[in-house]
Amino acid sequence: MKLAKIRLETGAVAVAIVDVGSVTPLNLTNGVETLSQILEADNPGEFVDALPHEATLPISDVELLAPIDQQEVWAAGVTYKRSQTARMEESEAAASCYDRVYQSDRPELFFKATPHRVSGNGQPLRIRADSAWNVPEPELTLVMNSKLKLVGFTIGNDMSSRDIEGDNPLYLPQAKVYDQCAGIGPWITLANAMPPREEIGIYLTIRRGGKPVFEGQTNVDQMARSFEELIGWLGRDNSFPTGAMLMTGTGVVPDNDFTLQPKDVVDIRIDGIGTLSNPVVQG
Ligand code: DO4
Ligand code: MG
Repeated sequence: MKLAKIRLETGAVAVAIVDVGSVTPLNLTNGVETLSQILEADNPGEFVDALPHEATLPISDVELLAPIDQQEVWAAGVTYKRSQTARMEESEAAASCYDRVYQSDRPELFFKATPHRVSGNGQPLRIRADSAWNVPEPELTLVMNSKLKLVGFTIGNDMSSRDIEGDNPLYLPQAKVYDQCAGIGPWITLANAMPPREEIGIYLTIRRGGKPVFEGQTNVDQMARSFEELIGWLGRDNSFPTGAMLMTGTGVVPDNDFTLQPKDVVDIRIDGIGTLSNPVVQG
């Protein structure tokens, strides 16, 4: 089952089941009002099945919102060999940091976004005004409830300013966290509806003036860490009363001469979920 957060033509916000080309809004009752509250159920799919459903609508009649409520968004870094190589190239002074973190037990985990910095499908993502080298990072994103149970998956775009992070690793929060820095969506696929890990491909296309200027892909089986390992480290002395999302790192990095431009469109497709598409704007 896929669950989306939508805005209806009336302006009302609802949670809906997504099917091919259609959405079925849910009639939320009994104190459960949000998508993240549904994800707290022992079995979110069964919980949704038992709710009253509204009439099914064409998906083109609604606006898809980022499928997030109050959750913090975190991210893992250097979980794919491709990311380790790219980081070492961009950061001459600190190359060994990235080599060591790829091999260490403790992963790189960083705070990525609060919900107001997140863009849903179709909403803009930003190039920082003070950066000249920017890329999208297509990342399978884990959706956890407040007990850090892995309840679903969505698509994340960990927008990154490579010149800022490459200049000094201590600048990482500025390279990663700013307004419109994170794409999340278009919806959440519940965990029991995802393909096995080795069958999850991640595909990135960047279009400029309608034509592809970069295409790349990877597979989640290239990731050096398990989902359970990343969640375990995230939860060490760290609580998430409304749940959390965790981007799991990028395995696709464009060549070093590539930078995003305003009006580019970034499409990230992940098997079992769908496609997250965002236009790029200049800060
Ligand atoms: O170490 C810097 C961040 C790396 C990252 O975001 C990634 O590998 O996806
Ligand atoms: Mg990343």
